[in-house]
Amino acid sequence: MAVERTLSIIKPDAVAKNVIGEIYSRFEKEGLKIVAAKMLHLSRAQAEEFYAVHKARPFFNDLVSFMITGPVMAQVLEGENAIAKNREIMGATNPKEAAPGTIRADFAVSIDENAVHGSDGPETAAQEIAFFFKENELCPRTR
Ligand code: RTP
Ligand code: MG
Repeated sequence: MAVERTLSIIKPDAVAKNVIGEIYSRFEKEGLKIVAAKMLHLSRAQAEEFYAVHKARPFFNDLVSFMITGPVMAQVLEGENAIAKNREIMGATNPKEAAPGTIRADFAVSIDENAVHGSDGPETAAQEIAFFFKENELCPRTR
């Protein structure tokens, strides 16, 4: 299996709940390494650009409005099969359907406020990482 990188976001609801550390701990326990991280409060234009793929969906405006209600924590996770592994740790989009022990089962309240984002494939991962981080802000692990 290949070492991959994926973009993870701790959304405003989970930042507000003060569970950044608990979520990071789940990544680390599953062997995902944090190779870049930053907290930022997205502007509406930034949130619209990030979620442009969902522009035509009925939930687009609510999603954008929610994503700018407070700061988010963005991080790049690196590891074997990181894209799928992160989505497994996150759980299903709707927390009611998320497997027990996943981040969304434990911290999300609704499909709208669902605690975390994770890239869904190699191409979106590359695009989403570049959206938040310059190449020199990524810190490959040498040990
Ligand atoms: P994400 O992109 O945030 O990692 O989540 P995902 O792949 O599991 O879900 P996706 O289909 O990409 O949807 C992006 C985000 O939009 C919100 N959503 N709301 N009300 C709804 O039916 C609905 N569906 C999606 C969620 O916040 C979801 O994470
Ligand atoms: Mg998605």
